[in-house]
Amino acid sequence: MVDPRFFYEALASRGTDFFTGVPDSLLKDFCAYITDHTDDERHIIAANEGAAVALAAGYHLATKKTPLVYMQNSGIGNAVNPLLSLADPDVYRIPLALVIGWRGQPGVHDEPQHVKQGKVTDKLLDAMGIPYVIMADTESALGKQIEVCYERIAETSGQFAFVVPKGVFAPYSPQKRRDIEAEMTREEAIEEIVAASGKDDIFVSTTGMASRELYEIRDKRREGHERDFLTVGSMGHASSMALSIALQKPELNVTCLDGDGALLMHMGVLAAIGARKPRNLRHIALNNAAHDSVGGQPTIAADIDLPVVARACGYEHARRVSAKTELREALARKNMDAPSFIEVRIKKGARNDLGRPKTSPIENKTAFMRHIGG
Ligand SMILES: Cc1ncc(C[n+]2csc(CCOP(=O)(O)OP(=O)(O)O)c2C)c(N)n1
Repeated sequence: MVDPRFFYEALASRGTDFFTGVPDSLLKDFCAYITDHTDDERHIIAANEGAAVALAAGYHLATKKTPLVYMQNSGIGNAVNPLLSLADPDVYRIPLALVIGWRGQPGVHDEPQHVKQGKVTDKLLDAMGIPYVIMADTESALGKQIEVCYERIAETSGQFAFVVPKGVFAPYSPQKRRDIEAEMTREEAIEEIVAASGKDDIFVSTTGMASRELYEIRDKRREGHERDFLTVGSMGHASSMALSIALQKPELNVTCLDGDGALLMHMGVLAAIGARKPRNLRHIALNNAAHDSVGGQPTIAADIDLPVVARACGYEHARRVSAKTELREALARKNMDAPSFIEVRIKKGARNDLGRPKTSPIENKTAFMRHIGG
């Protein structure tokens, strides 16, 4: 294993002192080390991976230095456009070190959405012409890879990627913790939301633990799973799907269970929902101010007024709740006549024994479509 400090200091000794990205569980120890050892001007947890590439490009323009962008391999898709049309050696030639968590590495057990991404990770980098190494798990071998990385970057002024398999980084306990004031956990909030929903109401839930918790809550209540579309991948896109379903099925009440990281990732969707105003859509942002599902790295969602943003985008009703009684009161508003938004402030964390859906994505889709008559 590699001490995150070794990697951080080796990069710093070559002048890389700016870090940006979207966190990943495989990189959580490295991300936590960056958070603890880098001031806010030089570490930005980005809204999405494309924004991270652009933030890094801006840093390079302002300083001539080689910044570092980290991401899960699921985020490559978000980054492709700025990598190819901004940073590429054939365009603006912006030197970048990339650190990419390799979920779904062939041969390593993982969830279906990761298995697909894992299979094509190297091919995507090849297609983009980005040289890469599979990150070594000893410091001596990694030291050599770092040399190769900076030599390649010096030759091409382009990018170089470290693809990081599971278990490369040694554990690091974060020192800086910022917790949000809240009464409920995410699971408790989802339980309240499900309990208050009508039997025909449908849910589109976001990536990460929220969908896993919703799945287990249905089991606990001895209900089927056909009312829930679990968006296991496609972080930030649950709300767009909910919008489209709500517009096509005006007779159904649609609830989008979103996360704050996911909402920030593609925040423009709020404006799309506000413009279309589906009266049967309720958008609930479960805000723990963290990317809880991949290690609890902070988001900026504790410092922005999400209900004000939602209202400015055109939602008719928008409020923030943090106590269970307030949530119950907000959910009691039935007969929805306009898109509504509820920000639920929740605590970080999940049960240690939280399981994963036992049905495949295709089974989930088929049952959901049959249920809504799609
Ligand atoms: C495009 C993309 N980038 C990164 C990830 C990795 N990832 C999965 S869940 C998650 C955190 C989601 O945070 P949030 O929406 O706030 O929900 P929470 O985990 O806090 O419930 C991240 C970063 C991903 N799946 N897809």
